[in-house]
Amino acid sequence: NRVAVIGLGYIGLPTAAILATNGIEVIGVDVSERTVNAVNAGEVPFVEPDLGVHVSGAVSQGHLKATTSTPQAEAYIVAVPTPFKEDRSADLSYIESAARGIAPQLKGGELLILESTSPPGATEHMARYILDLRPDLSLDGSESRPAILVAHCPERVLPGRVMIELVTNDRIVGGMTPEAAEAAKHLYSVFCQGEILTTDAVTAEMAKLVENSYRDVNIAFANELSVISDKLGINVWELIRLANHHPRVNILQPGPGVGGHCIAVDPWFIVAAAPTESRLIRTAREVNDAKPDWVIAQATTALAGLPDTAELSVLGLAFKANIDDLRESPAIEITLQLADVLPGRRLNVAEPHIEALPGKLANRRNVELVSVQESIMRSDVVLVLVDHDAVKDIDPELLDGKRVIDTRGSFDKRISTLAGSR
Ligand code: SAJ
Repeated sequence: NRVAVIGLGYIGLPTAAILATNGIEVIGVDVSERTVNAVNAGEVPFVEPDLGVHVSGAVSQGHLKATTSTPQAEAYIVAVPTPFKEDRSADLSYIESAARGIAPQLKGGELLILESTSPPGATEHMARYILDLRPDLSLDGSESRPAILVAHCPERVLPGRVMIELVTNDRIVGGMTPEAAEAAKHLYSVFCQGEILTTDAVTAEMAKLVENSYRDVNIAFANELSVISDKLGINVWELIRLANHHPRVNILQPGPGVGGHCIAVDPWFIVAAAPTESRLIRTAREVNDAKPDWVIAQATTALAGLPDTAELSVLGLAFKANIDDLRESPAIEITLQLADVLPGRRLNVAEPHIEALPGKLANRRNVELVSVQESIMRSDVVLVLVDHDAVKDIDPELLDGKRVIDTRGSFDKRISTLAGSR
Protein backbone atom coordinates (compact mmCIF):
# COMPACT_ATOMS: atom_id res chain seq x y z
CA ASN A 1 0.00 0.00 0.00
CA ARG A 2 1.10 3.40 -1.04
CA VAL A 3 0.26 6.74 0.55
CA ALA A 4 0.74 10.08 -1.20
CA VAL A 5 1.19 13.12 1.03
CA ILE A 6 0.42 16.37 -0.80
CA GLY A 7 2.27 19.34 0.69
CA LEU A 8 5.63 18.73 2.40
CA GLY A 9 5.50 21.54 4.93
CA TYR A 10 5.47 21.66 8.73
CA ILE A 11 2.73 19.02 8.91
CA GLY A 12 2.93 17.08 5.64
CA LEU A 13 6.62 16.21 5.88
CA PRO A 14 6.50 14.92 9.49
CA THR A 15 3.38 12.88 8.63
CA ALA A 16 5.03 11.47 5.49
CA ALA A 17 8.18 10.64 7.45
CA ILE A 18 6.42 8.92 10.33
CA LEU A 19 4.31 6.79 7.97
CA ALA A 20 7.44 5.85 6.02
CA THR A 21 9.45 4.94 9.11
CA ASN A 22 6.56 2.64 10.02
CA GLY A 23 7.08 0.73 6.78
CA ILE A 24 4.49 2.38 4.51
CA GLU A 25 5.55 3.34 0.99
CA VAL A 26 5.14 7.11 0.95
CA ILE A 27 5.35 9.51 -1.98
CA GLY A 28 5.61 13.13 -0.88
CA VAL A 29 4.33 15.70 -3.36
CA ASP A 30 5.22 19.37 -3.35
CA VAL A 31 5.08 22.21 -5.87
CA SER A 32 8.53 23.37 -4.76
CA GLU A 33 11.41 21.69 -6.59
CA ARG A 34 13.69 22.83 -3.78
CA THR A 35 11.64 21.01 -1.16
CA VAL A 36 11.40 17.89 -3.33
CA ASN A 37 15.15 17.84 -3.93
CA ALA A 38 15.90 18.42 -0.25
CA VAL A 39 13.64 15.55 0.85
CA ASN A 40 15.07 13.18 -1.78
CA ALA A 41 18.51 14.04 -0.42
CA GLY A 42 17.24 13.07 3.04
CA GLU A 43 17.22 16.66 4.24
CA VAL A 44 14.62 18.82 5.97
CA PRO A 45 14.12 22.37 4.69
CA PHE A 46 13.08 23.78 8.10
CA VAL A 47 13.85 23.31 11.81
CA GLU A 48 11.95 20.65 13.74
CA PRO A 49 13.63 18.43 16.35
CA ASP A 50 14.06 14.76 15.31
CA LEU A 51 12.43 15.24 11.92
CA GLY A 52 15.79 15.07 10.13
CA VAL A 53 16.54 11.59 11.49
CA HIS A 54 13.14 10.31 10.38
CA VAL A 55 13.39 11.81 6.89
CA SER A 56 16.94 10.66 6.19
CA GLY A 57 16.19 7.18 7.58
CA ALA A 58 12.99 6.80 5.53
CA VAL A 59 14.65 8.04 2.34
CA SER A 60 17.69 5.80 2.68
CA GLN A 61 15.45 2.78 3.31
CA GLY A 62 13.57 3.66 0.12
CA HIS A 63 10.24 4.14 1.90
CA LEU A 64 9.98 7.88 1.24
CA LYS A 65 10.36 9.61 -2.11
CA ALA A 66 9.37 13.12 -3.14
CA THR A 67 8.08 14.37 -6.47
CA THR A 68 6.30 17.36 -7.97
CA SER A 69 3.53 15.35 -9.67
CA THR A 70 0.72 13.49 -7.89
CA PRO A 71 1.07 9.71 -8.31
CA GLN A 72 -1.48 6.93 -8.11
CA ALA A 73 -1.88 5.78 -4.51
CA GLU A 74 -4.32 3.99 -2.22
CA ALA A 75 -4.51 6.91 0.18
CA TYR A 76 -3.91 10.64 -0.21
CA ILE A 77 -3.20 13.00 2.66
CA VAL A 78 -3.63 16.68 1.77
CA ALA A 79 -1.58 18.99 4.02
CA VAL A 80 -1.43 22.25 2.08
CA PRO A 81 -1.80 25.79 3.47
CA THR A 82 -5.22 27.35 4.07
CA PRO A 83 -4.33 30.99 4.62
CA PHE A 84 -7.02 33.61 5.10
CA LYS A 85 -7.92 36.10 2.46
CA GLU A 86 -8.34 39.87 2.76
CA ASP A 87 -11.94 39.42 3.95
CA ARG A 88 -10.68 36.87 6.50
CA SER A 89 -12.43 33.93 4.88
CA ALA A 90 -10.25 30.91 4.09
CA ASP A 91 -8.39 30.59 0.83
CA LEU A 92 -9.17 27.07 -0.41
CA SER A 93 -7.23 27.42 -3.66
CA TYR A 94 -4.34 25.20 -2.46
CA ILE A 95 -6.81 22.46 -1.54
CA GLU A 96 -8.45 22.80 -4.95
CA SER A 97 -5.14 22.56 -6.72
CA ALA A 98 -4.22 19.42 -4.71
CA ALA A 99 -7.63 18.01 -5.68
CA ARG A 100 -6.97 18.70 -9.36
CA GLY A 101 -3.77 16.66 -9.05
CA ILE A 102 -5.49 13.76 -7.31
CA ALA A 103 -8.70 13.54 -9.38
CA PRO A 104 -7.26 11.99 -12.57
CA GLN A 105 -5.43 9.31 -10.53
CA LEU A 106 -8.53 7.91 -8.84
CA LYS A 107 -10.02 4.53 -9.70
CA GLY A 108 -12.47 4.24 -6.81
CA GLY A 109 -11.82 2.81 -3.36
CA GLU A 110 -9.12 5.34 -2.47
CA LEU A 111 -8.96 7.16 0.86
CA LEU A 112 -8.62 10.97 0.71
CA ILE A 113 -7.75 12.78 3.91
CA LEU A 114 -7.72 16.54 4.32
CA GLU A 115 -5.31 17.47 7.13
CA SER A 116 -5.05 21.20 6.52
CA THR A 117 -6.78 23.34 9.13
CA SER A 118 -10.02 24.15 7.37
CA PRO A 119 -13.17 26.21 7.72
CA PRO A 120 -16.38 24.27 8.29
CA GLY A 121 -17.43 22.66 5.01
CA ALA A 122 -13.96 22.54 3.41
CA THR A 123 -13.79 18.73 3.36
CA GLU A 124 -17.16 18.56 1.64
CA HIS A 125 -15.99 21.28 -0.76
CA MET A 126 -12.91 19.19 -1.62
CA ALA A 127 -15.05 16.08 -2.12
CA ARG A 128 -17.56 17.91 -4.37
CA TYR A 129 -14.72 19.54 -6.28
CA ILE A 130 -13.26 16.10 -7.05
CA LEU A 131 -16.63 14.60 -7.94
CA ASP A 132 -17.24 17.49 -10.36
CA LEU A 133 -14.02 16.51 -12.11
CA ARG A 134 -14.83 12.81 -11.80
CA PRO A 135 -18.62 12.33 -12.15
CA ASP A 136 -17.98 8.59 -12.59
CA LEU A 137 -17.15 8.35 -8.85
CA SER A 138 -19.28 8.86 -5.70
CA LEU A 139 -18.93 9.14 -1.93
CA ASP A 140 -21.14 6.19 -1.09
CA GLY A 141 -21.18 3.87 -4.11
CA SER A 142 -24.61 5.13 -5.16
CA GLU A 143 -25.81 4.55 -8.74
CA SER A 144 -23.10 1.91 -9.04
CA ARG A 145 -20.40 4.58 -9.20
CA PRO A 146 -17.28 3.46 -7.29
CA ALA A 147 -16.88 5.28 -3.95
CA ILE A 148 -13.96 7.33 -2.75
CA LEU A 149 -13.56 7.63 1.03
CA VAL A 150 -13.14 11.27 2.09
CA ALA A 151 -12.25 12.35 5.64
CA HIS A 152 -10.88 15.27 7.63
CA CYS A 153 -8.15 14.61 10.13
CA PRO A 154 -6.85 17.83 11.66
CA GLU A 155 -3.34 17.89 13.13
CA ARG A 156 -2.86 19.25 16.64
CA VAL A 157 0.89 18.99 17.07
CA LEU A 158 2.85 21.73 18.78
CA PRO A 159 5.74 23.14 16.73
CA GLY A 160 8.97 22.00 18.38
CA ARG A 161 7.35 18.77 19.62
CA VAL A 162 5.88 17.53 16.35
CA MET A 163 7.58 14.11 16.19
CA ILE A 164 6.52 13.31 19.76
CA GLU A 165 3.00 14.69 19.57
CA LEU A 166 2.27 12.99 16.22
CA VAL A 167 2.63 9.70 18.05
CA THR A 168 1.20 10.53 21.47
CA ASN A 169 -1.67 12.99 20.84
CA ASP A 170 -5.25 11.79 20.55
CA ARG A 171 -6.57 12.30 17.07
CA ILE A 172 -9.95 13.33 15.69
CA VAL A 173 -11.04 11.73 12.43
CA GLY A 174 -14.16 13.03 10.69
CA GLY A 175 -15.55 11.14 7.71
CA MET A 176 -17.88 12.26 4.95
CA THR A 177 -19.24 8.74 5.56
CA PRO A 178 -18.70 6.39 8.55
CA GLU A 179 -16.69 4.09 6.26
CA ALA A 180 -14.34 6.95 5.40
CA ALA A 181 -13.81 7.72 9.10
CA GLU A 182 -13.00 4.07 9.81
CA ALA A 183 -10.55 3.87 6.90
CA ALA A 184 -8.77 7.04 8.06
CA LYS A 185 -8.63 5.71 11.62
CA HIS A 186 -7.03 2.54 10.31
CA LEU A 187 -4.34 4.52 8.48
CA TYR A 188 -3.50 6.78 11.45
CA SER A 189 -3.31 3.78 13.78
CA VAL A 190 -0.08 2.89 11.93
CA PHE A 191 1.77 5.50 13.99
CA CYS A 192 -0.67 7.17 16.39
CA GLN A 193 -0.60 5.71 19.89
CA GLY A 194 -3.19 8.13 21.22
CA GLU A 195 -6.92 7.54 21.04
CA ILE A 196 -8.39 7.99 17.54
CA LEU A 197 -11.88 9.41 17.83
CA THR A 198 -14.26 9.23 14.89
CA THR A 199 -16.96 11.75 13.95
CA ASP A 200 -18.31 13.48 10.85
CA ALA A 201 -16.13 15.78 8.74
CA VAL A 202 -17.63 19.14 9.72
CA THR A 203 -17.45 18.35 13.46
CA ALA A 204 -13.78 17.43 13.04
CA GLU A 205 -13.17 20.71 11.20
CA MET A 206 -14.83 22.68 13.97
CA ALA A 207 -13.03 20.74 16.72
CA LYS A 208 -9.67 21.93 15.44
CA LEU A 209 -10.85 25.54 15.11
CA VAL A 210 -12.47 25.44 18.52
CA GLU A 211 -9.29 24.17 20.21
CA ASN A 212 -7.27 27.08 18.91
CA SER A 213 -10.09 29.57 19.58
CA TYR A 214 -10.33 28.31 23.14
CA ARG A 215 -6.67 29.15 23.60
CA ASP A 216 -7.04 32.51 21.86
CA VAL A 217 -10.00 33.53 24.03
CA ASN A 218 -8.11 32.55 27.17
CA ILE A 219 -4.97 34.42 26.13
CA ALA A 220 -7.17 37.45 25.34
CA PHE A 221 -8.54 37.30 28.87
CA ALA A 222 -5.00 37.36 30.25
CA ASN A 223 -4.00 40.17 27.87
CA GLU A 224 -7.01 42.24 28.88
CA LEU A 225 -6.15 41.69 32.54
CA SER A 226 -2.64 42.99 31.95
CA VAL A 227 -3.97 46.23 30.43
CA ILE A 228 -6.53 46.66 33.22
CA SER A 229 -3.90 45.91 35.88
CA ASP A 230 -1.51 48.43 34.41
CA LYS A 231 -4.21 51.09 34.60
CA LEU A 232 -4.97 50.18 38.21
CA GLY A 233 -1.30 49.95 39.23
CA ILE A 234 -1.50 46.22 39.99
CA ASN A 235 1.14 43.61 39.15
CA VAL A 236 -0.74 41.33 36.75
CA TRP A 237 1.62 38.39 37.29
CA GLU A 238 0.99 38.41 41.00
CA LEU A 239 -2.73 38.86 40.36
CA ILE A 240 -2.91 35.82 38.05
CA ARG A 241 -0.72 33.71 40.31
CA LEU A 242 -3.02 34.41 43.24
CA ALA A 243 -6.25 33.88 41.28
CA ASN A 244 -4.93 30.58 39.93
CA HIS A 245 -4.81 29.22 43.47
CA HIS A 246 -8.57 28.82 43.12
CA PRO A 247 -9.22 25.14 42.29
CA ARG A 248 -11.31 25.98 39.20
CA VAL A 249 -9.38 28.97 37.85
CA ASN A 250 -6.47 28.63 35.42
CA ILE A 251 -5.68 31.96 33.75
CA LEU A 252 -3.06 31.91 30.98
CA GLN A 253 -0.16 34.33 30.66
CA PRO A 254 -0.37 37.79 29.07
CA GLY A 255 2.12 38.61 26.36
CA PRO A 256 2.86 41.16 23.64
CA GLY A 257 0.20 39.62 21.36
CA VAL A 258 -0.54 36.23 19.84
CA GLY A 259 1.79 34.88 17.16
CA GLY A 260 2.24 31.68 15.22
CA HIS A 261 0.37 30.42 12.21
CA CYS A 262 -2.71 28.93 13.82
CA ILE A 263 -4.11 30.60 16.91
CA ALA A 264 -4.25 34.05 15.33
CA VAL A 265 -5.87 32.64 12.16
CA ASP A 266 -8.22 29.78 12.99
CA PRO A 267 -10.75 31.78 15.07
CA TRP A 268 -11.44 33.95 12.01
CA PHE A 269 -12.67 30.83 10.17
CA ILE A 270 -15.36 30.45 12.82
CA VAL A 271 -16.20 34.16 12.67
CA ALA A 272 -16.47 33.97 8.87
CA ALA A 273 -18.82 30.97 9.13
CA ALA A 274 -21.09 32.55 11.77
CA PRO A 275 -20.34 36.29 11.90
CA THR A 276 -23.29 37.42 13.99
CA GLU A 277 -23.02 34.64 16.52
CA SER A 278 -19.22 34.66 17.06
CA ARG A 279 -19.10 37.75 19.28
CA LEU A 280 -16.74 36.51 21.96
CA ILE A 281 -14.40 34.79 19.52
CA ARG A 282 -14.17 37.93 17.36
CA THR A 283 -13.58 40.20 20.36
CA ALA A 284 -10.83 37.93 21.67
CA ARG A 285 -9.06 38.19 18.31
CA GLU A 286 -9.40 41.97 18.43
CA VAL A 287 -8.08 42.15 22.01
CA ASN A 288 -5.04 40.04 21.10
CA ASP A 289 -4.41 41.91 17.85
CA ALA A 290 -4.51 45.23 19.72
CA LYS A 291 -1.87 44.17 22.25
CA PRO A 292 1.21 45.03 20.12
CA ASP A 293 0.04 48.67 19.80
CA TRP A 294 -0.39 48.86 23.54
CA VAL A 295 3.17 47.57 24.04
CA ILE A 296 4.52 50.10 21.52
CA ALA A 297 2.80 52.91 23.44
CA GLN A 298 4.33 51.61 26.69
CA ALA A 299 7.81 51.68 25.17
CA THR A 300 7.50 55.15 23.65
CA THR A 301 6.10 56.49 26.92
CA ALA A 302 8.99 54.97 28.86
CA LEU A 303 11.50 56.64 26.53
CA ALA A 304 9.72 60.00 26.41
CA GLY A 305 11.69 62.64 28.27
CA LEU A 306 14.92 60.61 28.26
CA PRO A 307 17.87 62.17 26.43
CA ASP A 308 18.28 61.36 22.72
CA THR A 309 21.23 59.16 23.58
CA ALA A 310 19.07 56.82 25.70
CA GLU A 311 18.81 53.46 23.94
CA LEU A 312 16.18 50.71 23.92
CA SER A 313 16.84 47.04 24.62
CA VAL A 314 14.45 44.66 22.84
CA LEU A 315 14.65 41.12 24.23
CA GLY A 316 13.31 38.38 21.94
CA LEU A 317 11.88 38.27 18.42
CA ALA A 318 10.44 34.73 18.18
CA PHE A 319 6.70 34.12 18.43
CA LYS A 320 7.17 32.26 21.69
CA ALA A 321 9.84 31.15 24.14
CA ASN A 322 12.83 28.96 23.27
CA ILE A 323 12.16 28.56 19.55
CA ASP A 324 13.73 30.23 16.50
CA ASP A 325 10.46 30.70 14.61
CA LEU A 326 9.96 34.37 13.75
CA ARG A 327 6.93 33.96 11.48
CA GLU A 328 3.81 35.89 12.51
CA SER A 329 5.63 37.05 15.61
CA PRO A 330 4.17 40.05 17.45
CA ALA A 331 7.72 40.80 18.64
CA ILE A 332 8.81 41.42 15.04
CA GLU A 333 5.82 43.67 14.40
CA ILE A 334 6.51 45.66 17.57
CA THR A 335 10.22 46.03 16.84
CA LEU A 336 9.60 47.16 13.26
CA GLN A 337 7.11 49.77 14.35
CA LEU A 338 9.34 51.01 17.15
CA ALA A 339 12.21 51.35 14.68
CA ASP A 340 9.93 53.58 12.60
CA VAL A 341 8.42 55.71 15.35
CA LEU A 342 11.78 56.16 17.13
CA PRO A 343 14.09 56.92 14.20
CA GLY A 344 16.61 58.71 16.43
CA ARG A 345 16.92 55.92 19.01
CA ARG A 346 19.16 52.89 18.83
CA LEU A 347 17.31 49.59 19.26
CA ASN A 348 19.57 46.88 20.70
CA VAL A 349 17.77 43.70 19.71
CA ALA A 350 18.70 40.38 21.32
CA GLU A 351 17.40 37.10 19.90
CA PRO A 352 19.68 34.30 21.04
CA HIS A 353 18.18 31.79 18.57
CA ILE A 354 19.15 33.59 15.35
CA GLU A 355 22.45 34.49 13.71
CA ALA A 356 21.24 37.50 11.71
CA LEU A 357 18.28 39.88 11.75
CA PRO A 358 15.46 39.00 9.36
CA GLY A 359 15.39 41.07 6.15
CA LYS A 360 12.70 43.49 7.26
CA LEU A 361 14.71 44.53 10.32
CA ALA A 362 18.18 44.15 8.85
CA ASN A 363 17.83 47.25 6.70
CA ARG A 364 16.81 49.54 9.59
CA ARG A 365 19.79 51.72 10.43
CA ASN A 366 18.80 52.12 14.08
CA VAL A 367 18.45 48.37 14.76
CA GLU A 368 21.33 46.11 15.77
CA LEU A 369 21.41 42.43 16.80
CA VAL A 370 23.48 41.92 19.97
CA SER A 371 23.65 39.52 22.91
CA VAL A 372 21.07 39.71 25.71
CA GLN A 373 23.65 41.08 28.12
CA GLU A 374 25.01 43.66 25.67
CA SER A 375 21.50 44.77 24.78
CA ILE A 376 20.63 45.47 28.40
CA MET A 377 23.95 47.08 29.27
CA ARG A 378 23.72 49.58 26.41
CA SER A 379 20.14 50.60 27.13
CA ASP A 380 18.09 52.72 29.49
CA VAL A 381 14.75 51.08 28.74
CA VAL A 382 14.42 47.28 28.53
CA LEU A 383 11.48 45.80 26.61
CA VAL A 384 11.00 42.04 27.11
CA LEU A 385 9.03 40.52 24.22
CA VAL A 386 9.87 36.82 24.59
CA ASP A 387 10.49 34.87 27.79
CA HIS A 388 13.36 32.79 26.41
CA ASP A 389 15.36 31.00 29.12
CA ALA A 390 18.33 33.12 28.06
CA VAL A 391 16.31 36.21 29.02
CA LYS A 392 14.90 34.86 32.27
CA ASP A 393 18.35 33.72 33.41
CA ILE A 394 20.06 37.11 33.30
CA ASP A 395 21.73 38.57 36.36
CA PRO A 396 19.03 40.80 37.94
CA GLU A 397 21.65 43.39 38.82
CA LEU A 398 21.94 44.19 35.11
CA LEU A 399 18.47 45.73 35.32
CA ASP A 400 19.31 48.09 38.16
CA GLY A 401 18.31 51.64 37.30
CA LYS A 402 16.63 50.65 34.02
CA ARG A 403 13.03 51.12 33.09
CA VAL A 404 11.71 47.63 32.38
CA ILE A 405 8.64 46.78 30.32
CA ASP A 406 8.20 43.07 30.87
CA THR A 407 5.40 41.90 28.55
CA ARG A 408 5.94 38.23 29.49
CA GLY A 409 6.50 38.41 33.22
CA SER A 410 10.00 37.01 32.79
CA PHE A 411 11.21 38.96 35.81
CA ASP A 412 7.89 39.07 37.61
CA LYS A 413 9.34 37.81 40.85
CA ARG A 414 12.03 40.45 40.84
CA ILE A 415 10.29 43.57 39.57
CA SER A 416 6.99 44.62 40.95
CA THR A 417 5.50 46.73 38.18
CA LEU A 418 4.61 45.65 34.69
CA ALA A 419 5.57 48.85 32.97
CA GLY A 420 8.38 49.71 35.37
CA SER A 421 8.04 53.24 34.02
CA ARG A 422 5.57 54.43 36.57
N1 SAJ B 1 0.69 32.73 24.28
C1 SAJ B 1 0.49 33.73 25.25
N2 SAJ B 1 0.11 33.35 26.51
C2 SAJ B 1 -0.06 32.04 26.85
C3 SAJ B 1 0.13 31.03 25.86
C4 SAJ B 1 0.51 31.41 24.58
O1 SAJ B 1 0.64 34.92 24.98
O2 SAJ B 1 -0.38 31.79 28.02
C5 SAJ B 1 1.09 33.12 22.91
C6 SAJ B 1 2.46 32.58 22.51
O3 SAJ B 1 3.49 33.39 23.00
C7 SAJ B 1 2.37 32.59 21.01
C8 SAJ B 1 0.90 32.27 20.76
O4 SAJ B 1 0.22 32.53 21.98
O5 SAJ B 1 2.66 33.87 20.48
C9 SAJ B 1 0.62 30.84 20.33
O6 SAJ B 1 1.44 29.92 21.06
P1 SAJ B 1 0.90 28.52 21.58
O7 SAJ B 1 2.00 27.85 22.31
O8 SAJ B 1 -0.36 28.72 22.34
O9 SAJ B 1 0.47 27.70 20.27
P2 SAJ B 1 1.13 27.32 18.84
O10 SAJ B 1 0.67 28.34 17.86
O11 SAJ B 1 2.58 27.06 18.93
O12 SAJ B 1 0.39 25.90 18.57
C10 SAJ B 1 -1.04 25.82 18.65
C11 SAJ B 1 -1.42 24.63 19.56
N3 SAJ B 1 -2.83 24.68 19.87
C12 SAJ B 1 -3.31 24.62 21.14
O13 SAJ B 1 -2.57 24.56 22.09
C13 SAJ B 1 -4.80 24.64 21.32
C14 SAJ B 1 -1.06 23.33 18.85
O14 SAJ B 1 -1.51 22.21 19.61
C15 SAJ B 1 -1.70 23.29 17.45
O15 SAJ B 1 -1.36 22.10 16.75
C16 SAJ B 1 -1.17 24.46 16.67
O16 SAJ B 1 -1.57 25.67 17.34
C17 SAJ B 1 -1.76 24.39 15.27
O17 SAJ B 1 -1.01 23.99 14.35
O18 SAJ B 1 -2.96 24.66 15.12
